[in-house]
Amino acid sequence: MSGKPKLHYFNGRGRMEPIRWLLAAAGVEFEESFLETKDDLTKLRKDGSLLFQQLPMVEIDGMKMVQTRAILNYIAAKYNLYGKDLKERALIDMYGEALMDLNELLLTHPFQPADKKEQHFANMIDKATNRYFPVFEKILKDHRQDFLVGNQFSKADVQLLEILLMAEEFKPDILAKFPLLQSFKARISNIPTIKKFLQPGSQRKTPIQEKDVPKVMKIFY
Ligand code: GSN
Repeated sequence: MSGKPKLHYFNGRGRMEPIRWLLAAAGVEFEESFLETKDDLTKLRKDGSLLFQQLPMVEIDGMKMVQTRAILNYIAAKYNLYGKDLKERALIDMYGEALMDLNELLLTHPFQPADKKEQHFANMIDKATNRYFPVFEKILKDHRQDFLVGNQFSKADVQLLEILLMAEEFKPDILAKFPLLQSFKARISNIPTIKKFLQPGSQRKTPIQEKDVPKVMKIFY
């Protein structure tokens, strides 16, 4: 056994992408096993690998972990990306959960039916611009530190950067009114492990293409 974590998911972003980001940020090498068909999922379900019959699943430290947030929290705690005390951890969790809520809107957008897409897009941009980004801009403005929590790199910074870049893919000028988020983006993107992950050829995934939506739907439904 290589000892590297092994990620089981389809070959796309979805719910696995924040896990890929966090491992990469921690400088941890990982392997990936990509599901191509419903049979691949059935096989994992039948052999008892999926506690709740769902993906993502990550083999790590002898466990078959499921539930995206549990996996993220384990990696954050293991690699010291989870603050230095309980209160910092509480903040990291609050920021992280908000970012997961926003992430849910972004990652489900390509899967919306044609007649709901426009409304979904408007809601997604509204929530990013008027609910979530102003909060993170204010946090950075109030403490004037490089990182969101405790002046130390954490899971929350990784999650925020991932979302900022994803939101820009949907609307390139979405950060126009958020100067501190712009400088945060530049700063965190320059951390060596992250810089490497952002380069072509890394295990970072590209946005899902319209043509791949049915293929992914067929695996899960
Ligand atoms: O965060 C989590 O890991 C869980 N609370 C949700 C996991 C989930 O919904 N997984 C989907 C595929 S990943 N994309 O959404 C899944 O396995 N769906 C099939 C099913 O039977 O629920």
